[in-house]
Amino acid sequence: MTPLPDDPALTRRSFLTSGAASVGALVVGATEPPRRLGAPRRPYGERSPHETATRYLRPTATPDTASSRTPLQALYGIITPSALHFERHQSGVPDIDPAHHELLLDGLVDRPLVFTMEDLRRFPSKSQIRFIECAGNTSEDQVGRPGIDPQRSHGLMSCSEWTGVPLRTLLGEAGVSPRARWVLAEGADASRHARSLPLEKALDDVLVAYGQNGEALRPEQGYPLRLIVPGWEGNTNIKWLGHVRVVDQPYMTRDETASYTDLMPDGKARWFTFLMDPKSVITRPAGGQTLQGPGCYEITGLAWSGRGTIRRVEVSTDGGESWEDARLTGAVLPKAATRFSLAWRWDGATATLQSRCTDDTGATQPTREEVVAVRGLNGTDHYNGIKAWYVHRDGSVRHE
Ligand SMILES: Nc1nc2c(c(=O)[nH]1)N[C@H]1C(S)=C(S)[C@@H](COP(=O)(O)O)O[C@H]1N2
Ligand SMILES: [Mo]
Repeated sequence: MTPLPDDPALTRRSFLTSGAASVGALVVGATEPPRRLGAPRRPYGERSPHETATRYLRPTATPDTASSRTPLQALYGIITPSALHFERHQSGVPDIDPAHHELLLDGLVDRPLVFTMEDLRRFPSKSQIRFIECAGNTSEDQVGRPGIDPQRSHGLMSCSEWTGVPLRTLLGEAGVSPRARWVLAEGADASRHARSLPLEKALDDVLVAYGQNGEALRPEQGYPLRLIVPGWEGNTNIKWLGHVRVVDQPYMTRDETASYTDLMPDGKARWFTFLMDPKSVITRPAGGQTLQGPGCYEITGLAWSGRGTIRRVEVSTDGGESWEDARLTGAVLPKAATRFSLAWRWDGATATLQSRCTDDTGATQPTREEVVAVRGLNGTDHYNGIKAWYVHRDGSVRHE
C-alpha cells in the first residue's frame, strides 16, 4: 500500500493527476451553463431528482414485521438523513395524532403522571447525536453469507441528532421508590413492543425524544415520541412510546426472551446483551462499486461503539498484513457514528480492504473467526466482526 501525504500536502493536483488522464479533457470541454430562470420556491424541500439513493426493502412475507436498510455507501459525514434512517417494526408504522398522544409514567413512583406532548416540550430539552443499530445488523456476515454492499451488510445502523427530555428528569418529577430497580417501556404500536431497562441506565443517558435532525421524529422512527437508549441494541429504543412503568425486576417480555438473547454453543442463552460492541465498515470503495482505473481514491467509512467514543480506525488494503491509521474526520462523539478517511493509491492489482476500530474503553473490533470461536453460529445478533471488500483487477469491488 502506498500511503499518501495527509491533508495539507494533498493538493487536488497531486491527487488527481496521477490517475485521471481525463481531467484535462473535462476542463477543456466545460461550457458555460445556459442562463434559464430556476424553479420557484417550495414549502417543504426535496432532494435533487438526480439523487436516487433509497432504503433497501428486502422482500418479506409480512411487510408489517419488516426492516429497511440505510444506503450507507451514499452518505457523507455522520448524520443519516431522516428519510434514509433504517426502520424496523414488529407491527407496522402506527399513525398517531400528537394532540391525543400521552405518556403514562407509573409503577413504583410517588406520583403517577401523564404527560401530553405539550407537557413534555415544557421541560428543558437536550439534543445529542447518537447511532441506533439493530442487534441483527451484519448477521449475514456472521453466518458466512456476507452482505454484498454496505447497505445490505451494515444498513441496520443509522445516526441522527435526537432532541427530547432526559428520562431522568421525568422520573425525578414522579419520584422513584427505593424499591425500584428496572423500568418497563412500552410502545403504542399494535404489538405493544416492550423492553425492560435497568433503572441505572434509565437515570443515566436515556432520552425521551420528539425531535430528529431538527424536526419532529419521522413516523417510521416513532412519531411523536420514542426512547433513545444510547449505545444499546436498537430493540430497546422503544418507538411510539406510551408507557413507562417503574418496576422491581425485568419483565421478561417477548423481545428479551424469545428474541434478542444470544444462544451460545453450549445451548445456553445470554440474556440482556444490551451493549453494541465496536464495529466499522468501509463504505467507499465497497461492494457494488467500481474503481475507474489505477490511481488515487479516498477510502472512507463509518465506525461506532455502544461502549463509548471511537479513538482509532485502522485500514488494511492487503488482507490484514499491514494496517494504517485512518483520519477521524468531523465530529468524534460518544455512541455516535464516526467518519474515517484514508487516501489510497490503487496500483491496479487485487486488493482486500478492511477496517478495524478501537474505542476509548480499549475494545477493538475482532475478526469473524474470533467472534465465532467464542459465540459459535447459533445466535446471529450482536455480531461485530471485521468486514472485507475485495477489489478485482477490472476495478469491480465485491463482497467475495
Ligand atoms: N414500539 C416499537 N419500538 C421499536 C420497535 C417496534 O417494532 N415497535 N422495533 C425496535 C427495533 S428491533 C429496532 S432495531 C429499533 C429501530 O429503530 P428505527 O426504526 O427508528 O431505526 O426500534 C425498536 N423499537
Ligand atoms: Mo432490531
